[in-house]
Amino acid sequence: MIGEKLLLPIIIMSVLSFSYGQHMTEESCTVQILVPGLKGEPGEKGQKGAPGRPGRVGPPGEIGQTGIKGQKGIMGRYGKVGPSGMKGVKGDMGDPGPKGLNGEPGVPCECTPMRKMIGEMDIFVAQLSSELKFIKNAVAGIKETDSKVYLLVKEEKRYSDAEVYCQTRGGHLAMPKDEGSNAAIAGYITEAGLNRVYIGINDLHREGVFTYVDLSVMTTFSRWRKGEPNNAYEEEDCAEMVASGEWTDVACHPTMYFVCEFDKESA
Ligand SMILES: [Ca+2]
Ligand SMILES: [Ca+2]
Repeated sequence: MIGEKLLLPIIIMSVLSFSYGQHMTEESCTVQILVPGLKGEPGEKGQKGAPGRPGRVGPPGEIGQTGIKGQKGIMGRYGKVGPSGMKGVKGDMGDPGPKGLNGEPGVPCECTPMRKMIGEMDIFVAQLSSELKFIKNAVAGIKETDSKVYLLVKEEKRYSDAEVYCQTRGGHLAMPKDEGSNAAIAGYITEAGLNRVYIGINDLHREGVFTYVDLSVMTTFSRWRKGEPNNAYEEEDCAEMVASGEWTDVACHPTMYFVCEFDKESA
């Protein structure tokens, strides 16, 4: 290549020298004409070069086709129970139902005689209950002398209530008027395992003057305990008998057991 480029200008200069005079012939002899040599033999094949650098990243590919739809999945587990809901609003009242049929006519009531009869029966039942109780006490054991029957009543009552109880049954609280009757009552108390009972002696009408509950006066017989009656606390106007048979004046309001006496003729 380099040889070819230099060759053309040299040829042109040689032609120009022939055209412009003879006097230039001597000078032209000094010009050296360069002619390229023959082409050399081809060189040996070089060694394989080093691998080139990686190319640039290519553009993204096109979107692929849509895939085939999958199969339906199995049912999931039950979810947790939710919280209770709020109470609903009360509903409106329903319409009234149809009117019912009339009832059967009633029977005329003779209520007044019925009520009176029921009232009398109630009283009768109460009396029977009271008598039954009295009989139970009597069956439990009574004491008697030639003229009297004594009944120990194991119901705690105040003195006045005890006397009423005895009077209701035709008697009085026991009124020992001799040694025989006093001993009978005392034995009764002892056998019952008691300590004391009310007896029919008091000074309710006149302080310090004791009488029997039937207002009969006391005669020569008495069994006052030593130091009694003493009207202690100035309120002892009734009398009790202790197991030994002795008497003591005591207050009338405490409740305790008592002994009733009945005449044999009326018993
Ligand atoms: Ca007294
Ligand atoms: Ca006393």
